[in-house]
Amino acid sequence: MTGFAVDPTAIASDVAALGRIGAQPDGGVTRTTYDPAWVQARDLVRKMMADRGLSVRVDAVGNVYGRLAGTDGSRTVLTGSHLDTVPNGGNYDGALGIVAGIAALDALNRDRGRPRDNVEVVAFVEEEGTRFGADFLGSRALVGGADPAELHATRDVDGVSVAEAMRAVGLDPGHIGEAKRTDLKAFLELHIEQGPVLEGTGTDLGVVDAITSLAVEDARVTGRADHAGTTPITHRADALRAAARMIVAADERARACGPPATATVGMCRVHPGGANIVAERAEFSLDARHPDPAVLGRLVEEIHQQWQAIAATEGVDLAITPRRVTDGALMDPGLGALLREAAGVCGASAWTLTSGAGHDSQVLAPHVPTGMLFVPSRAGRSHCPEEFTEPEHAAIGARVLATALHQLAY
Ligand code: HGY
Ligand code: MN
Ligand code: MN
Repeated sequence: MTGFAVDPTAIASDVAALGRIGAQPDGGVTRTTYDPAWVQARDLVRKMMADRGLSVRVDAVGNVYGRLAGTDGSRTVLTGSHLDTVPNGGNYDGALGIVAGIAALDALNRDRGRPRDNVEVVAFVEEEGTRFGADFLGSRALVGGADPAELHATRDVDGVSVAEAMRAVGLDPGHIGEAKRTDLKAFLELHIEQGPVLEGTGTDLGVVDAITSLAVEDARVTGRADHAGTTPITHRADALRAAARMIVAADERARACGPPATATVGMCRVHPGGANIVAERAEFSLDARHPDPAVLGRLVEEIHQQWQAIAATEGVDLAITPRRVTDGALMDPGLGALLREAAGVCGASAWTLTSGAGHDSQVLAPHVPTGMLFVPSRAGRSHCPEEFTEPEHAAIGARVLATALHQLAY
């Protein structure tokens, strides 16, 4: 492998260090926006950046930036990924893009010195939306797409608003507009594939051509609490029975739509939640995806129609609250070519992939030329504690990233 020197052991050790913050007893990691684990991880990322000689700042929404200042500092080439995780997630989703970005800037600094344009690495807040459901908040703030009103309206399960949580970690929600940037020349995000293609084909890297569209919403089914033994099975308004039918219906609509459509209910809460009480209320999430926004729109509409029909036959009320529709995005073809060329320079094989996962890159892409690089995921596993990427694979990705950043900024 030729090109910039990146130490696989150092990458693995930095990923592991971040993974210890928010580590759960059963092996996963839960690091949600503005929580104590996020604060600790933010501080560790700041230290990692500063130790490599980068100048560090935290913006108005809590995104952490490390900068290698350019001789003509009017424009910035940015890399990085997100610092938050899903509940009980893995060590690599998001974190690897930050760690590999820091390693790439370090390699550039050591081998080539000061760039012409600024080169920066970012650790975004709230990509997953785990705590607030404010998916992509950090990258949306960067492009000026974070609505100040949502900071007060959006709350976590304990009723804490984004704005209150921001204040608790020293951020002023009134200043969120200051997170917007207009100096970006390009954004490159390194990320784990989260699927099995690269490993299965023995390919070093994926160059992403497009990212899926996704719709996320919350459903609340309200029935009637009753005694589990004395209320005849035919005389109930069982919220959980209705929700169960709705959950299966969503899955069936996605199957009928055909690959790569997906519909996932990954969260369900039941109230009051007693073994001997007919459920009064069931709340669940829906995550639906398709690369074509029109197909996604039709899929969500079909799911809603089925749910309404089920609610009517089950005698329950249904309330659907859309959280967000995030349009998919095409990655910049020029940056795709640059990443493939950089892979060639480094002696790495590359395959073109479409991302079924959402990424901050899709938020930036309409505003800034954006490219994504995937590294292999062991057994394709992600959003689970088993998530793993071989240190050497991660280092190949960081070398290719450094090579591409060099092309863009020197
Ligand atoms: O859910 C996603 O696709 C991403 O991991 N945020
Ligand atoms: Mn994720
Ligand atoms: Mn991710």
